[in-house]
Amino acid sequence: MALLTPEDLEDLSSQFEESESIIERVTGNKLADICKELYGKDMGSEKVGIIPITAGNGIISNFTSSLLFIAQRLGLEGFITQHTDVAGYYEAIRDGADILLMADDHLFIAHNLRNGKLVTNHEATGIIYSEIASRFKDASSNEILVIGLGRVGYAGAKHLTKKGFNVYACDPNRDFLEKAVHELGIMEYCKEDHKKFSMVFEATPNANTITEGMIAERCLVSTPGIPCGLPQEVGRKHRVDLVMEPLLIGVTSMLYSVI
Ligand code: 2YG
Ligand code: MG
Repeated sequence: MALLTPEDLEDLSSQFEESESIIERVTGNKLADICKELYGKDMGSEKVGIIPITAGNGIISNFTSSLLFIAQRLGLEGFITQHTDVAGYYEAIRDGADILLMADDHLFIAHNLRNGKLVTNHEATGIIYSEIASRFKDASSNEILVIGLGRVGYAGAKHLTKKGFNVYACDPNRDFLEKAVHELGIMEYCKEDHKKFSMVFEATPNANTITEGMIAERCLVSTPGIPCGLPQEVGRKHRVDLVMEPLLIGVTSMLYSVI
């Protein structure tokens, strides 16, 4: 799984604010309102404990400070524990955290100690980015393209099929594709069909996965993927709207899903 770098998290607040304004322009809804509708509840007065984890590749500078930024921006009280790992876990609970946020190289989770709810970043990210794509105001049909059927892509494809969208998908990994076709009933996207989409949810760790042949006159690309799947020249030439942000849209979805 692609690990974030400190560079990815530079100017995160302005990246996030810019994404929020694009989301509102292309869907007509604010990100927070989309999450309230998606998860059916609003933020309360939960206290968020953020625990730095040194396992694997270790601490990513400004990762936990970014999480604190988004918790406070959502109006929640938050703190980063002085200690890391288990000592940090103990400290967070001792100091009254209701929700714990922590990530190693394999999983990034939110755990609500009050109601027992537990969510992973890849599920919450897949759900919110596919939801944003599905709300494109200028969509020309209810057909939507999912590129990448790994953990994030699969979670989004599942969410979209549940919402009744006609989901087409592609992934170079045949096993991933057959699993999603079999379990979710989605359709394989074949470029020979020359089908064009006004809504694209891209969830790959690769660049330039989107080609001109895929996109309709008006198109929204929603992607948490780093590097960006939309080639700049294609985006400019076809005036594609792009919702792309490395962390905080997914974390917003995580926090709303466990309250
Ligand atoms: O506590 C720390 O600083 C580190 N243990 C955090 C490690 C996070 C590793 N995971 C990732 O970089 C991404 N999977 C996070 C989610 C990115 C979503 N676009
Ligand atoms: Mg990508």
